[in-house]
Amino acid sequence: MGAVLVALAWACILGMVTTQYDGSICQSMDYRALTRELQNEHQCMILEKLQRDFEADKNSREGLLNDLVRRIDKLSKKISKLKKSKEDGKEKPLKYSPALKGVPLIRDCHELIMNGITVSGVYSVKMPLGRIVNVWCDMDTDNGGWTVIQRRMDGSVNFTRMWNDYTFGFGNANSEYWIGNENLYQMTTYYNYTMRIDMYGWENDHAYAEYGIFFISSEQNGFQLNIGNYRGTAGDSLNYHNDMKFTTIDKDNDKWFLNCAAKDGAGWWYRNCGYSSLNGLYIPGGNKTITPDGIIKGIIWFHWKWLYNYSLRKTEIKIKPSLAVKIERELFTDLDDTPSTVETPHTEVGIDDTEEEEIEEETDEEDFDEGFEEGFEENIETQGG
Ligand SMILES: [Ca+2]
Repeated sequence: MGAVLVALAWACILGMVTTQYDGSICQSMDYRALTRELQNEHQCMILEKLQRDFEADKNSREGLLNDLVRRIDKLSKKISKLKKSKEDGKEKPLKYSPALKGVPLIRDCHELIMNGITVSGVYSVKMPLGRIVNVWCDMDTDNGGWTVIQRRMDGSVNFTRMWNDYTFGFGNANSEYWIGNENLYQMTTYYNYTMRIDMYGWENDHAYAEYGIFFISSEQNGFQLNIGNYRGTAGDSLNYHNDMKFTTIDKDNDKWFLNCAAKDGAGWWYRNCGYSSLNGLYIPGGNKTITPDGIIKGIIWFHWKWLYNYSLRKTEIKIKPSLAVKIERELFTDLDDTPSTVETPHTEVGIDDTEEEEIEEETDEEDFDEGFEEGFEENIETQGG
């Protein structure tokens, strides 16, 4: 009798453990205690399964919700961080960053923005063949990441320069400068770039011209200009100059019977002579001077205002990898600008345009002058931040 009681007690304990383990109502002692008419094991198990499914579904929904909340929290933190860094940037504009700790030497300003640097300023970039050049990085215009290759803003730098100066660059990245045709050649040869020209008038007005294709040839080929795929608001005043070699006051590569660079006091891809001359003389107030023999001087982009006697207040020529521009265009819809439909007439005011144009077929050679490195070192010193 005693043994039977002990066995029954063990059975009860085991039953409770089982009930606690799987939480099954159908297996519980309470259910088993019901009369046969009330016990329907099959229905009970179906109900239990439904309950289990419901719990599992609830848990997975809760997990998803928690995950969403975490992501939203992370995003809002990121946004407030970005806002703060933008406000900080406005208060203290970064003028020069000689060494970017933790960031390797970058090839252009787009690579810099990819490394999380989003403040416009002067940075050092490394040319494909190893030169270090100080440039202004425009991190504000059109999603940022633009490497400025030319800037005019106050007339503080003399742009009436010889071939060598235009080859290796001159000026100051904080104010006015020309990056140098050799640097431009290397950059645009190694990577596909889009060029953008921002121009500002004296009435606080602004326009831009963009070329989806932009590269220049080697010095051996006169740093010949190659542009295409225009879009913008300023009109196309560079198409006429396409395929032209660079001309300076001491190297006449233009099609005019005299030297266009000497006429304008600048270096540019002149033809005969042309519709644009962004390295022309800086003229405060914007009224270009016209000498008695009809020579016009100034910073010119004819198709913006259709005026030959208007000299721009400020210009910036900048480049960015074409692939980056393309991807950004696909991500962000352009709302503010539409491609211009203005056609460029191929006539020039005041200058005879009768010469036949010769398209020269030359091959780009990727050889570089031995004296190149020396010239660059000097140039870096003169450019200093
Ligand atoms: Ca000439």
